[in-house]
Amino acid sequence: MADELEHWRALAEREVKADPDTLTWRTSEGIDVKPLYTAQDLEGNDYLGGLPGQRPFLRGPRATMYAGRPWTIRQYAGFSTAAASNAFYRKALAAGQQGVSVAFDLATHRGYDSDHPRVEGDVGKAGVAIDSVEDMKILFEGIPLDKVSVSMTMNGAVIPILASFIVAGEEQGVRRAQLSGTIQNDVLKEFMVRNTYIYPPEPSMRIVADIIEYTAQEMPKFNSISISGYHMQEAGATLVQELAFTLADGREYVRAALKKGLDVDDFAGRLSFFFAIGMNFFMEAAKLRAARLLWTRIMEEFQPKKASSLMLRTHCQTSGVSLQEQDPYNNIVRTAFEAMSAVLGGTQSLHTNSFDEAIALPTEFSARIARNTQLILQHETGVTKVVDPLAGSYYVESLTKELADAAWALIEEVEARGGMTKAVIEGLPKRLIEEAATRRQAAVDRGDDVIVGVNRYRLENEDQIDILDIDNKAVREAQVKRLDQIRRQRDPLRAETALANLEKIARTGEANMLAAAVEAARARASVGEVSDVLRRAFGDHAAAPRVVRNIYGKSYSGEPEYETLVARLEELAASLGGKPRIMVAKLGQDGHDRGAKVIASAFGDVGFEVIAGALFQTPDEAADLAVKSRVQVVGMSSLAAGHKTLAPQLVEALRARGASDVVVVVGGVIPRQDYQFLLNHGVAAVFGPGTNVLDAARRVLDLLEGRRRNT
Ligand code: MLC
Ligand code: 5AD
Repeated sequence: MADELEHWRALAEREVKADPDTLTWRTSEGIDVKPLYTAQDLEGNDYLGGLPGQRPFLRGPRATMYAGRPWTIRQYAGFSTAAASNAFYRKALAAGQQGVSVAFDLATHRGYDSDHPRVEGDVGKAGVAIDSVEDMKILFEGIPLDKVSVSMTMNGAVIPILASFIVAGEEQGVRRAQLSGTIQNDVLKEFMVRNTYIYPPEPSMRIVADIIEYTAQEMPKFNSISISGYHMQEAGATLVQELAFTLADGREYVRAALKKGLDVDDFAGRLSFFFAIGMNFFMEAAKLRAARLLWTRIMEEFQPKKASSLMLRTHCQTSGVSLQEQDPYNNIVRTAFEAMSAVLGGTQSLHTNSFDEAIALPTEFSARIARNTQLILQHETGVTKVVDPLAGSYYVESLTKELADAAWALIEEVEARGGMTKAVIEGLPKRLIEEAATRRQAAVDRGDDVIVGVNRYRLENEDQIDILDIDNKAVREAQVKRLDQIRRQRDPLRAETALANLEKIARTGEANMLAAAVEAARARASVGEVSDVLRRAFGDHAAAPRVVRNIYGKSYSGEPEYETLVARLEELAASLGGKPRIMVAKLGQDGHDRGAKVIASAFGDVGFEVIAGALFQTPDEAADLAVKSRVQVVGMSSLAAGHKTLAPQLVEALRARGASDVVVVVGGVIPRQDYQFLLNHGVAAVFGPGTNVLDAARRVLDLLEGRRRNT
């Protein structure tokens, strides 16, 4: 073997006219991927040789995996009203989907009823608006909750939503013990990346533990949590970070449940996971194998008796950020590869994204293609027939070990700092993820990382595709009407008593908050009312925005186009008597801040003075801050479809404060169909998905210089 390998090196050197080591690819994880793996790479790899269904479950949680039962095709969806989403689910189930997965709108996520003034731009936009049990009943009408398992992605307002679901089941004739499904209930990653938290970390962890306790005792078929790395990868995390922080979160939840006095075997089998699957095909499959191995290692510390307590079961979703606005049919191909990788890694449940991901919510057409991608995998490719087909691959086994070892080191680092709640409060994981996101943006902008149709092979003319547009005004009116009706028809004393009892329990911790909320939901207390009671007990969480520095600029240092831009900014700064000031604003309940953070960081490096606005501002609050900070530019970042309501309001709010000279630009997930609307409403420039950040900075500079010349 050694001789053969020497011979291979000689051949390789002749082929590439360089040392074959130069072909090694250092991934963003810092893993060196060599051009060739051989049996030698397996020497000393002590993770090899296990069997599926047996610890440490590296090869899969079930003995027969898809040969016995394929993964669940579970497409995440929700938009507009409960009735519209219900119709969508029923059609999807009839067309081959196997489980339901509810996407709630951001108002619901953050515990506001649809009539709350803060959520005007958000109702029904990024998901379905649910204000009460009545909406929940409409959402599942005709869907038998004792047969179809339902995932609900809910973290902030998890208590009223799960309570309303339980009562909707009850009133559909399905006892809670028969309900099967999953509630996301993973609040730690909300503080790190997803941002739909409501309360501060510590009471939020109490909520998580109460839900684990209640489901363990009352809902044996229900998965109490979906511990998610998905959003970390979406926010820019490397696969090692995603793996490590997710499993470290899981360990923290186990500890929180044990602190309640639960026996580990009573709840561990119903903890579930959720990972993203991006474009690094083999590494993503290896990640799932490594995740199962490490979870078993973590759980063994708690000495469970049941094998199921050691077993990592996971949902996966193909990567949203890997999909592009440009040449969008390419996204079908990307998603198919990612789906295949998830399946080779052994996922239990899968969502495949739609090709219009970077532009809007799925249409019926794009959703059909996304679903069929999985049906074709299940029925036509033969991949379901053999368990863990990548096992024994020199490369994949090596990757599995490297990922597992690197993630374990990071898990231990978190542990040394006192665990994940503490690390999250101190901000370490968030910072590492934001640094990785900024590095990735620089690599794409520089063209080091190729994205077909975006920074290479770009089309000159793009055809517009049909997209889903939601009239959120109509949704809001319908919701407000139903809320009024509920408030008129319910027994006010019963609702008030239930809410007061919940508040007492939240303050004292003397009973289970979910159990109390179920009674409040029966009494027709709304999602907003239940959330407000908990707000009174716990307070609201407000995160201080921080911006990472010197990552974007460093990767460009010395490059002429970058230095030219820096020099232009210095010139402008000299004439202004200080750096030009830009405020990066997030309005409404849209907490997707990867883009805003990367822009803030890169603009800071090129020479802007950046003011990072807090999350969840109203247009008036943002305008106040802009005026107070004396900015010349406001850059509004929108990823949750609220731009047509919120951008004109921001322009108007600035005008009302005598600040109409402030340049307003908008960036994010903005369909081309909406550009003219925004420009007509006082927006100076729109930066859609796939914008090169240096181009955006140049454009903003042009606008500022133009304005300066005109005054
Ligand atoms: C499975 N089963 C088998 C088998 N394989 N039985 C015999 N032989 C086999 N080979 C059994 C299982 O034990 C189980 O029964 C039943 O079949 C269902 O299988 P499962 O593997 O548990 O699948 P499922 O029910 O789909 O559950 C998957 C899960 C769950 C455990 C990962 O948590 C889940 O569905 N998660 C989905 C989460 C989700 O959709 N999230 C969306 C997030 S979107 P039993 O009796 O043992 O249960 C998001 C975006 C955003 O977050 O930010 O907004
Ligand atoms: N319907 C369908 N998919 C959605 N996603 C988010 N909201 C919805 C929705 N309402 C998907 C997108 C996004 C990821 C977080 O979930 O793919 O990137």
